[in-house]
Amino acid sequence: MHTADLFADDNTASPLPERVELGAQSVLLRGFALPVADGLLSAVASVSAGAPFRQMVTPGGYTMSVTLTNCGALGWITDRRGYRYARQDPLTGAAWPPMPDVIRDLGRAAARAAGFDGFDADACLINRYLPGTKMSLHQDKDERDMRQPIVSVSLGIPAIFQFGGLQRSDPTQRVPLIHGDVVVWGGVDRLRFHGVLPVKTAHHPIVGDERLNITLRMAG
Ligand code: MD3
Ligand code: FE
Repeated sequence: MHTADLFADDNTASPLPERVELGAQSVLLRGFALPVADGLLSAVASVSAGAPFRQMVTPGGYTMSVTLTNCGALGWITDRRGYRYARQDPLTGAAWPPMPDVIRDLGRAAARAAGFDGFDADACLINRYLPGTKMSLHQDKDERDMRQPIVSVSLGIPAIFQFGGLQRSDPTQRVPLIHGDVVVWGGVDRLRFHGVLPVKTAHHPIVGDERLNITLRMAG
């Protein structure tokens, strides 16, 4: 195929990933993860074999509805003492499983596609959403260098993502995210409030009746 065909109007045979600008420095790369989706699912299975999905408790004493695990040098955790990154899984005291290359490489490629060169994640949080599970509006501010973006990968059943502003009370936009979508959030959007509405019951032919979100960060 001629290169120009990739940019033709009728490119249904090999579509370029659609880019949706969500903010000045945030972009949704629709389907960006599809070519490696199976590899990502195997990677999640191998990570969760070593560090199982579990619920965690917020500093305020609420049990989060999502279950989560981590891979890479640092893992995001929460308990009554606070939110933080930790080198060890509190369940076992062991280091988190290493970050599979397929995850790390996808993060780098997505960040680059969004204009953030040199992204090399040291923290990978994997959230699992069963039907009814949600994530309340919050900011991500436990990372050391806020100049680094965050990359998030959606797999499985759809979810509606809420993207707000810098104040909790700011209006939110609702962004439907589906299997294979990747979002890169950075720069002026890095501290915007965000959340996930309760996930509706649905079935995904490969993943089953759940949503997985892989969030990549340079945390340390
Ligand atoms: C927007 N998880 O774990 S990351 C989280 O679907 C979290 O599980 C979401 O929010 C999920 O903290 C997806 C989406 C995200 C992450 C960081 C952001 C959106 C962001 C930072 C600024 C603005
Ligand atoms: Fe978040």
